[in-house]
Amino acid sequence: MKFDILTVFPEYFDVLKHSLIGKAIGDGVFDVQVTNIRDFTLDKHKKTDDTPYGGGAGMLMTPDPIARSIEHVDPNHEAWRIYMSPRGARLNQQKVESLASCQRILILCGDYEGIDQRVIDMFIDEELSIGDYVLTGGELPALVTVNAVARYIDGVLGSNASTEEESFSNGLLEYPQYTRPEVYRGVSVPKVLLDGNHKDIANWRLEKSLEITMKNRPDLLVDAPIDQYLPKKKRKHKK
Ligand code: 4GM
Repeated sequence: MKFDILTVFPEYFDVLKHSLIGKAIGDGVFDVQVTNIRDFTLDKHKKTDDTPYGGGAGMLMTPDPIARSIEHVDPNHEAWRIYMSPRGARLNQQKVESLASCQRILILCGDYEGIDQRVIDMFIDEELSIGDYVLTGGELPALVTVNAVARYIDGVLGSNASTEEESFSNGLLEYPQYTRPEVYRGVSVPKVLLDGNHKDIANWRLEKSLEITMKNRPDLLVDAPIDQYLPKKKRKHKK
């Protein structure tokens, strides 16, 4: 899998050299190519922004350097082209998983107050947001997206790690976890986890997941496929 990142702040992506993601890139498991949009300006001042038509505060990214950089890295539109923006559809684990099946992803990072609408209309397949807040640029959202997607690529997580039993994988938040020591500062690990009864452990974890989800993110319960945990005759959608 290959990511192309287009940005006027390529240094942001130096962070990829560290961490598990950097190791996976070094191992050739996947590739991240960062392109500086400023290299595609044609004027001598290398200008990438301008004031908005119609007035208003702040600056917008001017269309031509963006258009030329996209055409340079993806001339045949082989990549799925994403623009990070607060008005995009919200990124979630389901979306992350579906992006992980793409061969190539191009992520355009906007800075200032955003970019000229015409490059969005001409070149972008999807606007994506990491949450309901505004940042100074799309670089951190792009890093979040690359990180979340990379975890689904074979060879990024350690051999024991798994994306199957974590938060959101069953539509619920994850249950509490414990490691050694058995008693820490007087607090014991819940007994059910020490007894080795797998059915009891699964039930306890489900109960805790439901409890935590209800408390912190009741909105997730609307879509979580929790019907499967009810006795068969009480299910609305029998399988
Ligand atoms: C305004 C319009 C993405 C600001 C377009 C980008 C937050 C997100 C920007 C833009 C961003 C997000 C740049 N801030 N919630 N800032 O994913 O690209």
